[in-house]
Formats: sequence, C-alpha cells, structure tokens
Amino acid sequence: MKKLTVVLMAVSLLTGFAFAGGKKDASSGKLIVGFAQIGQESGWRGAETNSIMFYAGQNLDTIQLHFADAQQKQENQIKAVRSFIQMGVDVIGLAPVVETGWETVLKEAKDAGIPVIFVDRMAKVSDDLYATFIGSDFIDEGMKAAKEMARLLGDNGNVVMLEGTVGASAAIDRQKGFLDEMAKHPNIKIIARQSGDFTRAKGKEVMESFLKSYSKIDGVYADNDDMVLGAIEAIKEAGKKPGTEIKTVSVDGVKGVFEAMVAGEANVTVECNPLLGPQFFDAAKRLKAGEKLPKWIKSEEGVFRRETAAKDIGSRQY
Ligand code: GZL
Repeated sequence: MKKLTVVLMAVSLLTGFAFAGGKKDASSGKLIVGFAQIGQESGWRGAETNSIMFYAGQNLDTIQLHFADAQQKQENQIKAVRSFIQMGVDVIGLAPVVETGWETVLKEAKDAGIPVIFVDRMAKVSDDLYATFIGSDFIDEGMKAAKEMARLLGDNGNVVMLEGTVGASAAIDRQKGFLDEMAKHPNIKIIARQSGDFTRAKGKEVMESFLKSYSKIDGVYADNDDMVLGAIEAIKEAGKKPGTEIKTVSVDGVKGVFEAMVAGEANVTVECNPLLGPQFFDAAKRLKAGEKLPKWIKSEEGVFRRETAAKDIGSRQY
C-alpha cells in the first residue's frame, strides 16, 4: 500500500474534473502522458488504475503521468482530454466509457498532433482518430461465457443476464458473443436482461427484481464479476443456493469471484486482463519515438472454474 501511496503522490491526480496541471516541461525529456480514466465502478477498474499508476510511479525518472478520474461521466473524460491537449502532452490514454460521442475531441487531439491510445474499451471512430486499442476480444469473452453456461446447465434451463454500462463496448460485445453462442443452444432460454452498470450494488438490485419475477432461474450471466457478486448476495437473501441451484458465469477474474468459487457460491469467471499499465506505457513510448503501432494490441486471457479455484486463487494479481 505504501508503494501505491508514493505513486499517488507522484502522479498529478485530477478527480471529478478540476485540472491542476500547467504546460508540460518539454525540457525534462520525459514521456508526458495524460490518462482519462472512467472511474472506480468495479474491482477490475481499480486494478487497471493501480497497474497504470504503479508503472508510472516505478519510472518517475522517465514518465510524467497526469491522471483524471471521470467518475463514469463522458463529459468529464472529454474535459480531461481537452486539458491534456492544452498541456501539450506527448500521448493521451483514454478508456472510453461509451462507444459514441468522441469524434470532436479526438479531431482536436489529432489537429494538435497528439496520438490517442484506447485502453480496455473501444470507441466508434475512424481509424485516423486513434493510434491503437489495447484490450480484450469482448465477443470472444462472451462466447466463452455462453459455452460455460451451456455446460453448467446441461444445455437446458432459464438464464437471466446482468448487463454492463449501456453503450459500453465491453458490454455490447460481450452480449453479442454470449447471445450468438446461446443461439446454438435452443433449450436454454434467456428469460430476462437488464443493465447493472458494471456495479455490485446495481447487480444485486436487478437480481432481486429477477428473483421476484421468475420462479425458475437456473443460471445468471453477468458482463462483469462485480455484478455477479451482487447477484450472489441477492440469491442467498432469497433463500436459494448460488453456485448450485443457480449457476453463475461472469467476466473479469477479480479476486472476489475466486473467493466465491472457493466458497462454492460461483461457478466460472472468464478472465479480462486489467493489468495494462506496462503495455500502455510501452505503446506510448513507441508512439513518441515515431513508431507505427498495430490498430489492436490484444490481451491474452483464460477461463477459470470453481473446480480449480482453490489452487488458482494464490496466483491472482487483482
Ligand atoms: C473491460 C472493462 C470493464 C470490466 C468491468 O475491459 O472495460 O469495465 O469488465 C469494468 O468490470 O467496469
């Protein structure tokens, strides 16, 4: 924790959105980066933020990081990108909270000659408005989740879906992958779908309403682990057994879902790697050096099940 405290002190933090930084000190020769983060909505997001700040804190002699927490508001992310442009940073990192609404500010960055890296989520813009996307194949994650759910249900049963933030690429593409694969399993019925905004609290609230509305729920799929952890609370409060009576499949691979699997209350998590700090700064350094990057730097990830969770949990980094 001490290391992280040092990092936080060393990184210019912008919360809410009031920007503190002045013009960059180009004479320092450092790589000067602005990162517009979504917020702190999930354990996964916190792990990603830690990865970025920790890497910057370990490289203070060569990296200057300006970090903005947009509190899940697109307008705050746009303000942060504009402030980074005004500062004249070398590279901008952005985790777009939703896919749309970015053209204007990204054209401003392009006109200022500042490359933009999309980190962990994509935006619907033309290829000339961003340098690369560092992140997962969300469609593949959704397909993996559906295959696991079909296996757990013996290819038959009723499933409810807890969906991520409306409009977010991670939510849209995971659902596409999940539903496309589920279409191959006609005896599995998707009986309800609703957004839990990637948060534990909202995931619990939505699952409570599903449990009141449907007498037979055999499985719950969630676009992230935090929502399924909320759903597990709701299932237990309704007097049912998560992990046995109602199977769970979710995405991220955070420590909390491994603890639930060890307790027998969750069944599967599809990993989505948040430890993107090293890849992000490597890409930023290469862009500053004038290198051209591939449009997608894909994260590699696995699938983790209840049966091996007690062995796996010791090596989890987030
Ligand atoms: C995935 C990331 C998602 C996580 C959620 O790359 O964008 O956002 O799956 C987080 O936990 O809120």
